Amino acid sequence: MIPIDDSPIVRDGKSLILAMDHGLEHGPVDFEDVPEKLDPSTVFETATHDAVTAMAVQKGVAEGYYPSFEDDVNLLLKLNGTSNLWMGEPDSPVNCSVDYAAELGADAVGFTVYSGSNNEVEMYEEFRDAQENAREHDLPMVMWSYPRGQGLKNDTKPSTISYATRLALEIGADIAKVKYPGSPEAMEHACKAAGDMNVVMSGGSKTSDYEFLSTVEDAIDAGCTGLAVGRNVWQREDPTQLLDALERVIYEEETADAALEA
Ligand code: FBP
Repeated sequence: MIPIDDSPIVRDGKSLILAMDHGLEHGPVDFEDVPEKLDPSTVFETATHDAVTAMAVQKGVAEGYYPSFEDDVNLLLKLNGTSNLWMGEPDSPVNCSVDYAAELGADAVGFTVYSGSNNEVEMYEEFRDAQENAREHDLPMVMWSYPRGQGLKNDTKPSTISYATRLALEIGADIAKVKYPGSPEAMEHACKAAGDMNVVMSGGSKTSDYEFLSTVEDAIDAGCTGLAVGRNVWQREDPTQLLDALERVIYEEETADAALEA
């Protein structure tokens, strides 16, 4: 872990990462209800909101669309990713080098690790190479820390999520992105397990404004330093309205009720 408070992807110690790598991870199905969002420019436009500290995308999308937004959006380049067509044990092939991410103008890099998968050994070795290379470029490493595999029946149980944050600290992440473990107490323990490393909550599938903001409020109260979210923002008809509310909950530490009333 390196100090990242001065990184552009951190604002007042917090981060709101807008993720849009779903076209690879899930396929175009995630855009069915919002077909206009198939055009990556529309989501980059959303990421120009002040609340968003970085946009997480894959290499091809960065190559094609980031140049038009580089003055207004910070880039978090995902270095690996897998399609939903893969039927084997969880794995996430590396498709971009840190050097190339830096060339594309990345402010940070992102890497998925499925601890517990039969592919853990190779994934840890690939993470090591990326993490050490990221240090050479002074790029924070955001780890999608997702324990997953045939031995893990429930990937959001409290002990799994606190293991996910702790192992991210141990292997050199700067921010761990983890799923919500179901209660504020469990999230608090997961944040404590990470020591001084930043922990952000993963968004998940779309829920109501209130439900989503309340979970974010709980996560911030529990010690999370923000959010890495995709569908809950860009699948909405008016993402800006939700980002206004998220700005209040994350940076001003207001309640979900207060943020929605504003
Ligand atoms: P969401 O907020 O839409 O869940 O996006 C966060 C994210 O980590 C994306 O970066 C990624 O595409 C997706 O979730 C992967 O989720 P899963 O592996 O659970 O299908």
